[in-house]
Amino acid sequence: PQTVYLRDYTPPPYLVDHVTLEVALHPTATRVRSTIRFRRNPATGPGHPLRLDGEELTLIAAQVDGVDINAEPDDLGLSIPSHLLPDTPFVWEAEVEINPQANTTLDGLYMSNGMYSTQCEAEGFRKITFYPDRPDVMAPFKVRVTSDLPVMLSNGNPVASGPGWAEWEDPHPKPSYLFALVAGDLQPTRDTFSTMEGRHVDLGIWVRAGDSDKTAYAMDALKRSMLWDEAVYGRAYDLDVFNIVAVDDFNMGAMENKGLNIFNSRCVLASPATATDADYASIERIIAHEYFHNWTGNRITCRDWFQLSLKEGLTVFRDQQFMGDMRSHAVKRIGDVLSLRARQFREDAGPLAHAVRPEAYAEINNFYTATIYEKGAEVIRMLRLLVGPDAYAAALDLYFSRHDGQACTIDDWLSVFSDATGRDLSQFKRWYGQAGTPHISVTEDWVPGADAAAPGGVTITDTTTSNAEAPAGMGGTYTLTLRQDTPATPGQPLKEPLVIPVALGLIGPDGTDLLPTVVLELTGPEQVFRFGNLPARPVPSILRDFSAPVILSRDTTDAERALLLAHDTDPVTRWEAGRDLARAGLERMILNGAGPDAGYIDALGKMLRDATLDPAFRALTLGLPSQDDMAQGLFTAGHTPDPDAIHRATQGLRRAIATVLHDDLAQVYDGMSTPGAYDPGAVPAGKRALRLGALAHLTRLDDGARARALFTSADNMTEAMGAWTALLTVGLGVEETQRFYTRWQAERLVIDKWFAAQVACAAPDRAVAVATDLSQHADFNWKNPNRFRAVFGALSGNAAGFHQASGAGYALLADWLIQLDAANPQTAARMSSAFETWRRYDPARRAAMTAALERMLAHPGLSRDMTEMVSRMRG
Ligand code: HT7
Ligand code: ZN
Repeated sequence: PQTVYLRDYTPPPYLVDHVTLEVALHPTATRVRSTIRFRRNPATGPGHPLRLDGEELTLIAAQVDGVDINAEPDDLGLSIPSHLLPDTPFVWEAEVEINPQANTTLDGLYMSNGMYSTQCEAEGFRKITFYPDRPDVMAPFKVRVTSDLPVMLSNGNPVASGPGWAEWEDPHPKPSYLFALVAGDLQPTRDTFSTMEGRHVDLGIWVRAGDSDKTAYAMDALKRSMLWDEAVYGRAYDLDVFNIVAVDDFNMGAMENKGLNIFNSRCVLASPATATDADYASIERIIAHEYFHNWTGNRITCRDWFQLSLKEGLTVFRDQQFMGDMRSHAVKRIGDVLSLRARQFREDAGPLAHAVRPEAYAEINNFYTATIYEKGAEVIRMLRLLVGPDAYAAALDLYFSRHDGQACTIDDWLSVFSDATGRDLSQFKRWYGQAGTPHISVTEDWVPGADAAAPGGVTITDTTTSNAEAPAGMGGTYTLTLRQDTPATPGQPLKEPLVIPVALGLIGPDGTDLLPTVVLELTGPEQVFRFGNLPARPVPSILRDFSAPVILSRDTTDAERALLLAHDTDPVTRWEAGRDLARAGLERMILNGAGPDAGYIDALGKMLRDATLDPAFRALTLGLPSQDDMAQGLFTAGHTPDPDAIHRATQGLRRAIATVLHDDLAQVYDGMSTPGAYDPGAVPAGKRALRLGALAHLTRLDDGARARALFTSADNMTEAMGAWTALLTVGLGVEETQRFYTRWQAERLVIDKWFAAQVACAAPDRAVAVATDLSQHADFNWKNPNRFRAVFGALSGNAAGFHQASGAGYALLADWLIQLDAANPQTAARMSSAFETWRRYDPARRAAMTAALERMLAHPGLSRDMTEMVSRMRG
């Protein structure tokens, strides 16, 4: 496939002043008439042809200023030579025909379940009409839809409608990727919102008949998002309507089209009986994320797709802040750290590693990655930490006022920050260009003082910025040497030092705070920080609040970890200490055949019993590192991970926890019930998380008695799923699996869970067989991304099952990805990243994984999406 390079960017030679679309919907022969007012871009000079992107379009007719023109499209679009175009503004008119029913890619205009829907990001608009389909061409749109379906929606405000037609007008200039159109037999849930600027906004959530009882939570989340963006960022909504539509067949989570967000049903529909607490939280976050794009993405958009993180990193950071404000900051941050490590660190450590601002791509859809989204958000979080919250707020105000209505770059974003704060960000900028997760290693030194510490507290010296040998004062001196190093990534063998904010606190041997949080700035490859006037040797609490997306290594004793777990005032490093204890114990079990670590289990028991702690936080401390996480950690430390050994060790540790802490777990299970009507709020959800975490352990010892009882009595999906999966994980629950299906077979989102849980919880030697059987089930529809992901996403997530030594997991997934690719390349390519870890494993597994990659690559007609992904992974 052809590669697109950032360095080749040139501005568009023609700009668009206005677009009118007339869309006559028909399942197999939709007609789209476009009337586009173009003018030459004075910045690019004369002589350029007009290049319009267009794919899978049948051109019926084209005119320039009312005169027929003989345009001859190729596979990718058409070009009109400059000499055939006036120098003054002109009108391009074209009529094309498309076939939405035949479009299984779910990109462009497609039809599914009797409704029409669009997906235009990143390059889907070119499948609807000929257009300069690039984000730096922004224009107001007017749309007239005709169809025999009752509901016809598009961007902006409704203008007029009648039987069989509707007109919409969006006055805000927008790039084509934000265009949307929906038509179907949809039911609205309506509400209103008054903005701080006095605008009355009609809100609507449009769903299939039968789903209207599942929209209340999304509507509430939307109103809270609108209010929050006003209160925290000073951003008000700017149209008279805001519509959301739920679509069953959708490649990703949701799409922020101007005034008409389109959502995967899974990310918007919730009722207590059908959605889990995790689903509610995910809906809240995604509703907020798409809404926040109205300012960070839509009003200020990207100049080109290399700048994708400009909108995605910032919008993820904003949704993280929102969720922290709505729920618990600590619990949210720990959840974000877990997901960053599971997805982004994994990506950064393998053949798909790329920079937050990549320099080249073959298929842009392959770059909607954890690096662009989550690492992009971490970079902004670091920027905020370095400049401080007030300067961050001032910079954001400047960003909105300077760039409203523009298509911008990451350089523009950083210029705003240096202008607003006076700070030189040239070194910080490396975070955008350099791939890979930095490793920070820590060494320490302690010199006891001759005298007791003097009043006045700890003195701090950064020896790179000061020549002082040792800080003045009495007491002891603790020296911390930080070294940074980023491993090579594909195409980037050499790395330069980054600006890394390291938030640090010091804790005394008795658990008291010796130094409250300070932010050290690590800018060189190695830097020495001295802390003087200390009364005793401290234990450092490093990377508080996970202040930078790095891998920290320090020779720590289990006693120090236990001290931090018991006393650290920062919840993230406190949780991390427990995690490190668990990891160290598991590594000893895996590598040395050690038994479960009694010290860790003892520390866990203390957390379980500590009623002063938030139950949601306690639930997080109860969780063990995932098996994939363990494999990555072992590989980074120079070992070859054995998925079976990791699975056995994890099971062994769980059994030991259940046995030793049985009474505490039983007490938690009994004490954390949430009587009364189901409430998805963070507090009861935290109690349920802790209770279900305890249940998962207890189910190993009570032959499933508690889980069966809860499964039968549960009035909400969180507890029903928690009970059923607790049974499945220990090889029980056959009858419950059948009952679950019988009860929920009419609820497609619940049946996705039914498929997924059976594969996810299957024993390693059963996972492939379970996935194979389920792929034969009458309800398995491989063309529906949610259902496909339910089975095969769960298979690749079942580490020991997917990595069975026989290679059967790899072969099965490869077969299905080849099949899916022919219908839906985007989803197939996204799911192919299951193979990105092949270099971690032993020769036999490596050979089986690379054989699967080669088989996919050799498949005739493999899409551009898959070809790029598989070739990058193969290396
Ligand atoms: N900006 C959107 C990203 C996106 C997408 C969404 C649905 C289907 C295909 C898509 N391709 C790209 C979603 C977001 O980040 O908010
Ligand atoms: Zn987004």
